[in-house]
Order: sequence, then structure tokens, then C-alpha cells
Amino acid sequence: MVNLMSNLLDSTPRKDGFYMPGEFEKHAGSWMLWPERPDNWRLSAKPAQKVFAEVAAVISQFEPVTMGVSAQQLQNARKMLPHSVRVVEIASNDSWMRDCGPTFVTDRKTIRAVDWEFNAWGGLDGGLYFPWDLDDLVAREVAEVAQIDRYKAPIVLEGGSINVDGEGALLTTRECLLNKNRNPGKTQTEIEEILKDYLNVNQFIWLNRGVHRDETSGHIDNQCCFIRPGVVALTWTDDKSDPQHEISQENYEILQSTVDAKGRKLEIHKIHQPDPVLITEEESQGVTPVDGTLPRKAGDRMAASYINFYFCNGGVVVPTFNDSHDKLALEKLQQLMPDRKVVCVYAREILLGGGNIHCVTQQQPLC
Ligand code: KQY
Repeated sequence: MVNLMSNLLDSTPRKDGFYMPGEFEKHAGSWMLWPERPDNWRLSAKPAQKVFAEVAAVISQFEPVTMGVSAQQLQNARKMLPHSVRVVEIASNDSWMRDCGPTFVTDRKTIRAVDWEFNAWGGLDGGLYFPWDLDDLVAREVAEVAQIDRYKAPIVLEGGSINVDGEGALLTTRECLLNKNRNPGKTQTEIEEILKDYLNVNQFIWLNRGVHRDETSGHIDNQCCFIRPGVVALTWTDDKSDPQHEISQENYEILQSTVDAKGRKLEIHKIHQPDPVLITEEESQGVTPVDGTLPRKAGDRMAASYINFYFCNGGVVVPTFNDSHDKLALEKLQQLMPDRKVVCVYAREILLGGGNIHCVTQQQPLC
């Protein structure tokens, strides 16, 4: 029977036999949100909108894409997006579908949504903007548009802070999940119990820290991800004077000394990061500063990483930075995924907003 509603379920995915598949598995489609806020995106988000439109257009060559857009931007977004991209009205505070959108779970017959609490990466204790009330409703709106049932999870969590292999293992960082501005008072064990209930995982691979200067408090999706079960990609630098070196080295050692839920040792692939990417004076000037929103200061280093790529059916969309490491990163990722077409998007404008291609997308798996 087709479900034409979205019910709030009084159960958990684990109890109902649902789990989160790996992002590399087949998708029914992808979800995104349209950028517009001028205190995060320079020049009233015009340059960012072009790149979001390019990302959506690329993904839509592989699978259906739905773009959530505010009422005020509907006409503009429709004009800038190809017809292959579906536009629906969804209000939001910003455009990070990975983080405020739902996590989709399946029992291989049905798809459901997990709706986490969202507090803009730290609430009033270091969060990136206020308010975040519209973002917090995005997961619910997506479930309603998709006409799927929804679980409400009892913790603050952003989708970019977790990565799963779909076979029981979950990668994350203590810097984010145990941060006092997410779920103060909850221990690692208590958080693991909730993740077991809502994602149906049973093996936790905890890295300590994410990418240097990542404003999300070290999201895993910039640092490390599963390419397929048993195989991970890790952001890397050979430059020992770069603070990222120590972080990546420590993460490499943790990954080397762990096994996944099936008892496999991990195959680890290092992807060398771009040279430091700094905000220019012109870029900084283009942002309209507002109290309570993270300022974009000239000279600040951004958390640039090729790991923030996105899988889609038969493809992978990789951010590039016009950097001498772009070519090697693309070649390595293509070698690691010979059955996919690697497509790059020059993503500096997304990075200027504080994230990258993975952060602005969310996969809906095929059941
Ligand atoms: O990295 C992400 N998953 C999102 C970054 C959000 C930055 C907000 N300014």
C-alpha cells in the first residue's frame, strides 16, 4: 500500500528492523537546500547559488535531485536550476541538508526518516548562527514531501558527523559527538546506545578530532569516510609543520588498529589535502556581517578536504580547489572507484560558507 502521509513513529529503527545503508549503495535520489543568507554567503549568495546549481545539475545526471527552496527564492532557484531538478518549497535558516536533513533508514521494503535535534553546530555555546528553528524542521518537511514515516531521535546530531558502512560500523569523532555544546551530560556509552537504536549499528570507530579549523567541531565527513565496507579514505598531509598532519596521523593509527563490525581490518587510503585555502579580503568584504553569526575574516584558513565528496548512482562528485593536489586526488578516487564516474566541481564558494559538497547533499536510499 502506498503511504501518502508522514506519521511520527513511537518506536526506533532497530526495534522495527530498519538501518542506515552506506552512502555508496543505490539511491532513490538526493536532497539539497538552496543558499541565500547574506551573512554566510558573499554577494547575497549569488556565487554560491551558481555552484549549488552546478552540483545539483551534475547529480541529476545520475539520479533524481530535489532542491528545498524558501518561498522568496522559488522563482530565482527555478530559473537557475535545470529542469531535471525538482524544486519544492522548504523554509530553512541555511542550506546544509546533510546536517539538518533527515537520515534515511530502510528495512529493504520501506524507507523511513530519522529526525535528529539540530542546534546549528553548538546552540548558544559556539553555534554558528541564531535562530535555527527552521533548520530544525527540515527533516520533518522532507519526510512529509517524501511521504515517509519519521522517528524523532532524542539527541542533537548532524548528518555530517557520522558515516556508516551499512554493515554495522559507524565512524565519528569525539570532538563533535562528545562536544559539550551538543549533548551535555551524555556519556560516550549513552550516545552509542542511541546510535544503535536509531541507525542499527554495533561497531563504533571513534576518531578524536576532525579537520583542523572545521567550524562544525570536527565532522567526520571532512576527515574520513567509507568508500565501501572495509575500505576508508582519509584526508592527509605530508607537511609535518601543518597542524593537520598530527590529526591525520593520529586518525591513521586509530583506523589501523581497529576492525569493523564483521571483524575486518580496514584498508586505508590517504588523500592528500589541498594547500591551505585562505579567505581573501574581497571574499570577506562580500559577506554582510551580523552579530551571532560566525564572521568570515580575510586570512582565515578554511577546512578544505577532498573527502567531502558525494556518492550518487554510478558517480561521485568531488570538490576541487584549483590546487596542485586536485589532479592526484581525482586520480586516486577514480582508481578506488573504477565502476563510478568521478566528476569534479570547483567548490570554493561552498567552502567559503563553511562546508562542502557532502555537507549540502543528503542521499535517500533505494529500498
Ligand atoms: O560541514 C558541514 N557538514 C556543514 C558546515 C556548516 C557550516 C555552516 N556555516
